Amino acid sequence: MSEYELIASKGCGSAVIEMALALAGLPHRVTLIPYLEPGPGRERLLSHNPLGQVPTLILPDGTAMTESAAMVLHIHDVAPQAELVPPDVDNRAVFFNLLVVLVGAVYPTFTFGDEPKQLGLDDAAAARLRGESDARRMRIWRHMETLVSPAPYALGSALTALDLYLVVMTAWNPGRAWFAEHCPKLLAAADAAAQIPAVARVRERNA
Ligand SMILES: N[C@@H](CCC(=O)N[C@@H](CS)C(=O)NCC(=O)O)C(=O)O
Repeated sequence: MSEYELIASKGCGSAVIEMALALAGLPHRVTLIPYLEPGPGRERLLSHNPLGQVPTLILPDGTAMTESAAMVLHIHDVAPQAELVPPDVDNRAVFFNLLVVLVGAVYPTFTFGDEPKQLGLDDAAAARLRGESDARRMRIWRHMETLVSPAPYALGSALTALDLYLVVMTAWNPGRAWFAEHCPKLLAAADAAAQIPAVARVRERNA
């Protein structure tokens, strides 16, 4: 195998990595599976990633990566010219922090809050978990809003991987209208990134 294989699902965070691979110009194929549905696709996913999560990225040498932030950093190692990680130290400090906020603080609010019934909770507990997750997510977004200054991208004049997460995640709950009202800077960065043809193509495929 001389190309990357991205195990992905429509509408999921795997779109971030598909955008990153496209911008980096790395040969890849996308294997779309219904990640929560029992069957051969999920069985294969579980053989690489015990959490059964997408994105899961299989490297040309067969190594499996199961965390999107690690994939972003790897893609940057292989294709630094794409500058998915900013080159200057000051911007990198903000970049690293926000990258980990996105995957370590924001993403889990979807992972656990969106499908609380899967955790075996009764209706009342599921509603409570969902409410708490939604509130926590909005708190984090509002904080991130204070840390970016789109010009036009989240960290300035050059696109970074943060913008790719924003393209995908601003379409998720609480949705564009909420971002327009409470986090217009994050939404502006997402919209600027979505103008880039390679990003737009992946976004359309995932709509
Ligand atoms: N930390 C992971 C989170 C990935 C994640 O939660 N993906 C969702 C789909 S958008 C998923 O696979 N959820 C199923 C599950 O966690 O059981 C990453 O950033 O790659």
